[in-house]
Amino acid sequence: VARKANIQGDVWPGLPKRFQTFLFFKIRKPDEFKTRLRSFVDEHITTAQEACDMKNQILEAKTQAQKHGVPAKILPLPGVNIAFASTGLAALGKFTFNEAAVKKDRNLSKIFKKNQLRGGLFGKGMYDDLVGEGWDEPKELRSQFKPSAGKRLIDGVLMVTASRAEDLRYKVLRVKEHFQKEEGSDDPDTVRMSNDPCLEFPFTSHGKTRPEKGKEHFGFEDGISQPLIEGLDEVAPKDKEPKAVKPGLIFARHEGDDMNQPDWAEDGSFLVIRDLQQLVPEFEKWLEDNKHNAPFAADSDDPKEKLAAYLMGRWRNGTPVDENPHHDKDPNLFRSNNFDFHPVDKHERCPFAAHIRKMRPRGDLNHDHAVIIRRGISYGDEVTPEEKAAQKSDETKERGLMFVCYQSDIRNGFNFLTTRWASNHHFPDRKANFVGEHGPGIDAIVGQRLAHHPERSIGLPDGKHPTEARIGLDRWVIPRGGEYFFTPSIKAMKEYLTG
Ligand code: N7H
Repeated sequence: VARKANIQGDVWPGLPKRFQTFLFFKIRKPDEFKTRLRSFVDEHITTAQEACDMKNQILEAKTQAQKHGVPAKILPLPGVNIAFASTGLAALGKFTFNEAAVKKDRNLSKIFKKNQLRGGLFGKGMYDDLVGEGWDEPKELRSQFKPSAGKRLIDGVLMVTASRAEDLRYKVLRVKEHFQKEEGSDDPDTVRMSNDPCLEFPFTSHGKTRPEKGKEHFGFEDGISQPLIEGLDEVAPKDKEPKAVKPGLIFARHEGDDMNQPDWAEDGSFLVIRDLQQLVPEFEKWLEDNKHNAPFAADSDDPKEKLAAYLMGRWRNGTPVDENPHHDKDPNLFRSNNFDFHPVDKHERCPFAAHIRKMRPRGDLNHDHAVIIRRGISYGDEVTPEEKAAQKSDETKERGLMFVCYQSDIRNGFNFLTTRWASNHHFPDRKANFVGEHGPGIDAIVGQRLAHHPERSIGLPDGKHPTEARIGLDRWVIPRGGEYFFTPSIKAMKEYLTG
């Protein structure tokens, strides 16, 4: 099968989305589910090829509109992808949690040894991984992401995306019907839903882009930098932009993937979904309260914005501080990705611990590591005037990011980024200028803290010395839980998983 027709479109090139519904599902009747999944793949799943076509249509519509000086009418079709947690694969008889039994039993061994997905964290799931290690606080997690009576509640997720809310609603209904309608009740106008469906949807989450287009809730332009993938992305990187990475950093069984996955996993990718609540008024208050504590920031025309830019590594309009640490007024730089943090033993321009430098260290590393593709979407409503005035989030108005990312290995991707880099005060390491015992500092956006870690702080350039000024940080992003999944290829679903 041609690769682009085999990959699910959210992994690459990404589904166009202004709205997204995450239908978390539980499999009740595996055999019937398999039958229905087989026809679902052809009828509903959006492949990489189809997603490319959708994106091209958008580009074409924009070009035409510009040419004729009229607003572009862009209405790409809704998109649908599906992914499975290890419990879901186990329900289909394609994954076992009991590797000891497999070793002892020759029959089981035949089934699982060859075909079991590798990657212990996928088997464990996000709760056992991150609560188990002490990173996530169970009291803060949403109920759907917490096991009940020792059982995980989510077997998989169907993700539906659209450009218009009404298209999304329509498509979500069709998707649910596919798995829940009575046998033979095929006309959408008179469809009857089964009392005993093969699939249940116990939890649903909704994402939507903000009215301020392209911006996430803290007000930063998002969705700028993604790794280019050899063999798929055809654009040439600019001189200081990271080079294209091996496809095996994202896709199973491609060059650069050392996991030795079974044949059926080829063109698949591990998916992480994580609900990250954002405390927006609190973030703004902290910036206001601290804008004069950051020495370099205090010299700027707009110290508050400079401090925000330092935490992220980009000004809120996307301008990289590495390319312009002084202001964000050059339109050529708004979404630029053409920088590499050189000279890497200095951080006068971009703090070592800025979010984007922690998450993609570029010149700080001499090899590609922990590379992920991000496909998240914001959720929740805008900050109200009352919240702004109180400088405090209203508990009934939660907002944040449904963080979504793909990688060929969760341990070397999402988990590594979160636990070894974002949450580690000493990364990036070997920064000789940092004589302070707490190193570059924690990622202000997503760094987490274990009980024995130092208090949250970041080192900022002080503008005069090679050393740094330190500033204490609050916590504005609360992890509310999530799950680890595998997004199989089209072929895997038609042949292996439904067999
Ligand atoms: Fe981050 N934000 O919107 O404020 N992130 N992120 N992220 N992030 C990036 O280049 C943000 C999170 C990465 O190649 C930008 O697209 C927020 C997690 C990576 O230069 C902005 C949250 C993880 C990059 C944000 C959040 C990452 C990146 C700059 C949580 C990984 C690309 C815009 C609420 C575990 C780095 C852009 C590169 C960029 C935001 C979470 C990773 C603005 C609000 C959990 C790899």
